[in-house]
Amino acid sequence: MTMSVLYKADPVRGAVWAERFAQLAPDTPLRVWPDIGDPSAIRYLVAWQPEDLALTLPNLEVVFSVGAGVDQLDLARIPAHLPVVRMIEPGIVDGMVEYVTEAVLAIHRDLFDYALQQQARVWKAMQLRPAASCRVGVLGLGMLGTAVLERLRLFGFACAGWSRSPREIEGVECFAGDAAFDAFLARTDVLVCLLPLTDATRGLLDRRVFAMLPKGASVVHVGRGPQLVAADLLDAMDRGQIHSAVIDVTDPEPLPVDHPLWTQPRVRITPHIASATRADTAVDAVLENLRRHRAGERMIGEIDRTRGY
Ligand code: NDP
Ligand code: OXD
Repeated sequence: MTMSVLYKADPVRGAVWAERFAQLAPDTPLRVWPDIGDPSAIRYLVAWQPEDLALTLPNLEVVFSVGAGVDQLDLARIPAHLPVVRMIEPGIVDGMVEYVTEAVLAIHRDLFDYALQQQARVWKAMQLRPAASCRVGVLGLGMLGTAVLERLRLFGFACAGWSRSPREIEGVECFAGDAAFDAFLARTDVLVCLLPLTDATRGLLDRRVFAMLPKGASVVHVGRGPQLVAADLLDAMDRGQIHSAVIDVTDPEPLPVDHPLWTQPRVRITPHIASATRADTAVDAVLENLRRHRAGERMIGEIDRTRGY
């Protein structure tokens, strides 16, 4: 019997997925929802929010998230015997490295202040500081946090990162666990959030965290909107404790038009575009995982349901 893959996410990207599957794996047809064909032939589901389908497809074997994050999934509604695999592919990494590098450089080179000066037609140079004097700290040392730090290190920034379990990354001061959190914050001038959204990270970026950072620190938020307490950030900015913020993820999304984040002059907002799955490399990643699954090997990106990421 044919074993097919069902794709249920952005239909334009779905067409690219179908074309690449047809080229690289002609024996594994990819169907784009809602054209599901025979439900019993579907063994693999690739989706952003797959719950309803995961419950109804009788022979489903694996659920793949189209994104790196899995917080959008209601894991309780995905049958326990189905492995859930998040997207690990180089396109997402490249996009995130570009976005965070640009944000950190913009902060380090005072571009928020120069934008305000430009509005006031002020021509006034600020002192150039060496990158080594700017201490960048990344929350989350996974696929994305590690890649971002490896690039920032090349500019000479003083790099550190924080994770749950101890990590070692060349040229990066690594902190682990709650006990090391405050020391990590105290040495961080630019805080980058690249944590998954879990019960432990929801609301993490709050007034206590902002108060622990050195006065005048900045924030780059690219994790998930509910990790940030926006009112606390705005308050910390009003008091000068936080100087500037680059925010790609908000709660809710889209950010309501009357939300005060829009009008804070040192906040830059983008609509959750820091990175995105790239269709060609994502198909390659899924095909490799199909091969592994059929060979009885562990797939790359299988999540730990109890940890939530
Ligand atoms: P990974 O799962 O590879 O890494 C997660 C990291 O966070 C790990 O180092 C983990 O620690 C750490 N972590 C998790 N929980 C805690 C905690 N409670 N305390 C301390 N550290 C913790 O994730 P990725 O790097 O692939 O992605 C990170 C997130 O980025 C995604 O979950 C998603 O929310 C976001 N994202 C945003 C995008 C955007 O466009 N804005 C695009 C793609 C992803 P440990 O190493 O010990 O497990
Ligand atoms: C992701 C995202 O998780 O785009 O991949 O946020």
